[in-house]
Amino acid sequence: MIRLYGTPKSRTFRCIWAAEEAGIPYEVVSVPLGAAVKTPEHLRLNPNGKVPAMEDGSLVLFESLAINLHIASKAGAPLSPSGDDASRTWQWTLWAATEVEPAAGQWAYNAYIRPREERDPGQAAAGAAGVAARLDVLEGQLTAPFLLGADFTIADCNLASVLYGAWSNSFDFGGHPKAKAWLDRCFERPAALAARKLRDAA
Ligand SMILES: N[C@@H](CCC(=O)N[C@@H](CS)C(=O)NCC(=O)O)C(=O)O
Repeated sequence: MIRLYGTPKSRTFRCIWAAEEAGIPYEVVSVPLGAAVKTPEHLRLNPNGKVPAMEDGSLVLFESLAINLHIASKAGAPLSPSGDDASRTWQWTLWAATEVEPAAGQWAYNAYIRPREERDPGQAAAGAAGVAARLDVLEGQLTAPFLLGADFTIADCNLASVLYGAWSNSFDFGGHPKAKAWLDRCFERPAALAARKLRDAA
C-alpha cells in the first residue's frame, strides 16, 4: 500500500491518477494546503513544505512526476515501458516539468487562480503564448493515439496532468486540435475520471 500525502485539489491529483492507472492499492493521507504542509511531520516527508509526498515502505519521495514514475514502475508495461520507450518517457516527463509547467503556471495564476485584482493580464498573455509554443511542438509529435504509440503510458499521464489546469479552465486549444483530442482521450480514461471525481469532491 502506498501513501500519498496531500489533497486531490493539488498536484497530488497527478499521483492519484497514476495510482489509479497502475491499479495498485493506495491511500490518500489528507494534508491540506496551508499550515499543514509546513509542520515538522510533513517536512520530514517533503522538506520543500509542499504536496505531494509519497511513502512506499521505506521509500519516501517528493516531486509529483517522480512519484508517478515510481508508481508506474510498480505496474510495469505498458504503463511503464522499457528500452527506448523508457527514455522517451523521461524526455516527455522532463519536458512537462521544465518547458510546459512554468508557462502553464504563469498563465494559470494570472488567468484564474489569483484573486482578480492580483492578476496581471500581460503575464497571462505571456503564459498563454508560452503554452501555445509548447503545444506547437506537441501537435507535431502526436502521430498516434498516445505519446509513445497505441498504449497510454506514464508519459501521457505526466504531460497531460501538467496541462490539466489549462484543459479544465478553457485554455484556447483552437490552433492545436490534435493536442486537444489527446488531452480529451487522456482525461476521459476511467482512471482519470476516478481521480477527477476525488478532485471535484475535495
Ligand atoms: N514541483 C513540485 C511542486 C509542488 C507544489 O508546488 N505543490 C503545491 C500544491 S499543488 C504546494 O504544496 N504548495 C504549498 C505551498 O507552496 O505552500 C511537484 O510537482 O510536486
